Amino acid sequence: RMRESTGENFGVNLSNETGPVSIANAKALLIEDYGRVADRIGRYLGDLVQVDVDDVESGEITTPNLEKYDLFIISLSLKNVDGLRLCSLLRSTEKTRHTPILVLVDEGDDNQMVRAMEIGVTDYITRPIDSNELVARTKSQLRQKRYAARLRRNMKKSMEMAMTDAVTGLYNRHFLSSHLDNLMSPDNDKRSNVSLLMMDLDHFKIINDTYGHASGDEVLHEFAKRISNNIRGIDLAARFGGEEFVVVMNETDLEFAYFVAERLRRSVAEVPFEISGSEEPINVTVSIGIARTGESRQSSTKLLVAADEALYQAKNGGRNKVCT
Ligand code: GH3
Ligand code: MG
Ligand code: MG
Ligand code: MG
Repeated sequence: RMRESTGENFGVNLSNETGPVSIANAKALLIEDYGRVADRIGRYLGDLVQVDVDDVESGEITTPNLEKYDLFIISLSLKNVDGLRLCSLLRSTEKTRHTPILVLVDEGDDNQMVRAMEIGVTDYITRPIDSNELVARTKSQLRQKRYAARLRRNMKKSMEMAMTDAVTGLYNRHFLSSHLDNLMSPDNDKRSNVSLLMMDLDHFKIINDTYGHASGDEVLHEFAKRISNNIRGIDLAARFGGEEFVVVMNETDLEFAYFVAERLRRSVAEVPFEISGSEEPINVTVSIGIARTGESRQSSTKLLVAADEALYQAKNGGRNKVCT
């Protein structure tokens, strides 16, 4: 789950959806067992929305894929079924939880209308049905549904943007810090067995100077991909700074962390990077420092400092190296 938002974000449009919402191609499911009323409603709404009808003959809604509907219109005077029970079922089912429900209430039956509202029905129309009112309320429900869905999408995107790095698609430093703090909590009895890889691309300044900053960004993106390809789903990869990256490996001893780091180092050094801004593939190497929490480093800072010291050794030892 952790790596879902890593990887392929390069160049993706990250901006929120704005402007008026569209109610084009909307679908409504009408639950009505009186055929003539169903036909009439279908005609009233025909220009606005595709109306499917379920006459709940069997006593249940038998229409498949209820999640594809933007609106349910439900009669509360069905012969074999309690319409309110259907409403409450749709409200408590995950895939229809957010779909608006418009109920058709008998004239003068305020009690029915109040109970419907308590269940979470979003709007109602009193019989005899007025076509203008039906169209207006349907339009309003569809618009609100599409708008609420867009808010949820935008919110999700904002949350993703707040925790990821746009160039590489990896988690950002901010998210890394809170992840490490969570791991170092005294409540985590596995916190003495966390390994951390601190990585820094070698002579990255030369790559920038030779091929340009945009190519440098592409190298960073490709490097992020190679990290993702070499770690497990449970590991967390983050961009720590410019050309510095971190991998956090929970419940991992030094031996396995070293194995992963060495495999990653080789996968970088042995396969030159194909970059759109450069004819020839670019040779890239990385230096990696590893630290494990153990008994003495059970804080994010201590772990990061120890990994950074190991990285310094790798640099000093000639680069393209893994040190612990
Ligand atoms: P060393 O092997 O000692 O790490 O050498 P280095 O050249 O990699 O180290 P140095 O820290 O001197 O240079 C890092 C360079 O990374 C300098 C900076 O311009 C570049 N850089 C930092 N962030 C970005 C970025 O987001 N995109 C690109 N293209 N370059 C970046
Ligand atoms: Mg029938
Ligand atoms: Mg650096
Ligand atoms: Mg560097």
